[in-house]
Amino acid sequence: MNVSNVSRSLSIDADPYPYEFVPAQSALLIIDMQRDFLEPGGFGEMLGNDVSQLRRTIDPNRKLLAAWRAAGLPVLHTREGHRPDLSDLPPAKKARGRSQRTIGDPGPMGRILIRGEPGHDIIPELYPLPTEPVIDKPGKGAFFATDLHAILQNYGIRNLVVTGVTTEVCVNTTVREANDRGYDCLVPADCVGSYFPEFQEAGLKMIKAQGGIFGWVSDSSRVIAALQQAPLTA
Ligand code: C5J
Repeated sequence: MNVSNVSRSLSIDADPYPYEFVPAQSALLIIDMQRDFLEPGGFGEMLGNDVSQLRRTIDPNRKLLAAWRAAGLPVLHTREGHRPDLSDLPPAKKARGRSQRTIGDPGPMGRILIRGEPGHDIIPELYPLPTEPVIDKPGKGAFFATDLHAILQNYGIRNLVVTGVTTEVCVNTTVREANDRGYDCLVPADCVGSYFPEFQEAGLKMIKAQGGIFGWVSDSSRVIAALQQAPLTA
C-alpha cells in the first residue's frame, strides 16, 4: 500500500456502526491460533472439545492475513503458554479444571501449553513471518505480563483487528484489555471461534452491545474489501 493510501481514513461496515480506521495506525492481532487448540489430536480435543468449531476460522484468517500482509500493515501473533520451569504459571491456573493432565504435563503434542513444545506453536496455515512479532503470553489477555502495548505504541497503532481463538476467552479478554488502553478493536466474526456455539454468539454480542462497549463486529470479507478500496490511489 502506498503512503497516500495508508494515511487515509477508511470505513468498514460493522456492528453497531461503521468502523473508521487509518491503515497506517492499524494492526492485525491474531490470538492463539496454536496447534494444541486447533488440531485434531491436540490438548483441546483431548479435553473433549470439537476442534471443527475452531478450524472453520482457519481459511478466513488465512485470507485476511494475506490481504493484510499485501497491504504492508503490521501483523502480530500471540501464543498462550508458560516457561518450561513453570515459574510463570500461577498455582491456581495449574490446578483449575481438576483434570488428570494439566499445564506442564505431557500431552498429545508435547508438554501442555509449554513454550517450545510442538502443540504450543502456531498452526502452519497462519505461521508468522520472521518480521512479525510473536507475543508469548502467560494469561488469557494479550496485554497481561507482555510487551504488546509497548510494541503497539512504538508502531503508532490505535486500531486493532483482533482474530483467533477462543472468542469468549482470550479474544474477549484481549479486546477488553485493548479497549481500556485506548485501542479501537474490530472483530471479524468469521475469524474468531469458540468450542461452544452459544459462547461464540454471546462473546460477539458482548463486544458490540451498548453502542460498541468493547468494540465492533464485522467479517473478513468487509475488512479485505476496505483494504482493497479503489479510491486509495486518489
Ligand atoms: C483458552 C484461549 N480458551 N486462547 N485459551 O484457554 O482462549
